[in-house]
Amino acid sequence: MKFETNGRVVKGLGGLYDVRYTDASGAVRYVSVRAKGVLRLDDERVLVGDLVTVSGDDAVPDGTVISRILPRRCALIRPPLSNLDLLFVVFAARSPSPVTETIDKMICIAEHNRIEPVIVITKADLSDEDAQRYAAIYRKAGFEVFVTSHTRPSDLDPLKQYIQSHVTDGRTAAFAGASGVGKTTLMNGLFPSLSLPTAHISRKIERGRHTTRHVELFAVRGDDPSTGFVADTPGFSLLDFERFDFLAEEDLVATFREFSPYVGKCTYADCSHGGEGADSCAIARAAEQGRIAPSRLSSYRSILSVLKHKTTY
Ligand SMILES: Nc1nc2c(ncn2[C@@H]2O[C@H](COP(=O)(O)OP(=O)(O)OP(=O)(O)O)[C@@H](O)[C@H]2O)c(=O)[nH]1
Ligand SMILES: [Mg+2]
Ligand SMILES: [Zn+2]
Repeated sequence: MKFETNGRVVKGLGGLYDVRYTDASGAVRYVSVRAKGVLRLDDERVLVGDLVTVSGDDAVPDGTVISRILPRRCALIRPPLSNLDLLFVVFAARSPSPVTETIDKMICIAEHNRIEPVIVITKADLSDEDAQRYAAIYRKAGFEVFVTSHTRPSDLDPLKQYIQSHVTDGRTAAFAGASGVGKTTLMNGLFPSLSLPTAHISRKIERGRHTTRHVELFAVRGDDPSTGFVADTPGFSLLDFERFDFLAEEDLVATFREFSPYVGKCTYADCSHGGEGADSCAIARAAEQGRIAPSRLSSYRSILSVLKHKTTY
């Protein structure tokens, strides 16, 4: 039978994609298909999260393929996902210790792609004090922050409610962060029926093994057509973030949302808020007065120097 429908790619493994679509009777269905030749090339590759057209003839073996990718709202390289609305930036209060610069880079990438960053701090059981200290930094910067621990399941209730109310109607969210911070554990706590496998931290090196190897979207409300989707993603190691040169230098400041009240208020119109002192730079002054967290300004400066370096070769 000839077949054509639009759907969403929820999984991609070994060139085979699972596409979720609604059939003529309104029922949710899944089909497992390959992409047509041109959509297998690197710069045209299908991403999880894509809205696609599946067409062909289901009477012919392998006759049904993804024939078209509908325009993307945004696409990320890491995690490899498109059309994200929310990015849960996950880090542990301890073990592994958070690296604020990495966290701020993730936030910057999300902001630049118009994806709402939401902060999730895990392993609060290992240090409530550290968890609250980081929570304060990101709340002050204007983000929604959730503090969790897998030892205290009720801690997850506010995050569950947030997902129920924000991740609806095809909206898509992903959990991203360094390996071993507890992203998969969190997904299992939020959606117990998933039972995803998690890593066990080696006591000797205190680092998680990479367990999650692929990106997959899960429907928050099962077969309800108005569901939203959440994705677990493979953790990255810090080195993965070394290349950070896609952003124009002048676009950086807008990705640090709490800087905005001070932009345009520096003594010199061309202030880059890089190394300028509090006497001339309004952002440096705000940091000195405790209105901007020092770690956020230092992340900004460090990313800025990477971007400046980029333009010199
Ligand atoms: N103490 C404590 N340990 C946790 C918590 N959440 C997760 N862990 C442990 O941290 C380790 C890593 O958890 P995972 O959920 O596999 O981490 P992940 O972020 O999915 O890691 P990757 O898939 O490699 O990216 C496991 O041993 C978990 O049991 C928590 O809230 N508290
Ligand atoms: Mg995982
Ligand atoms: Zn300035």
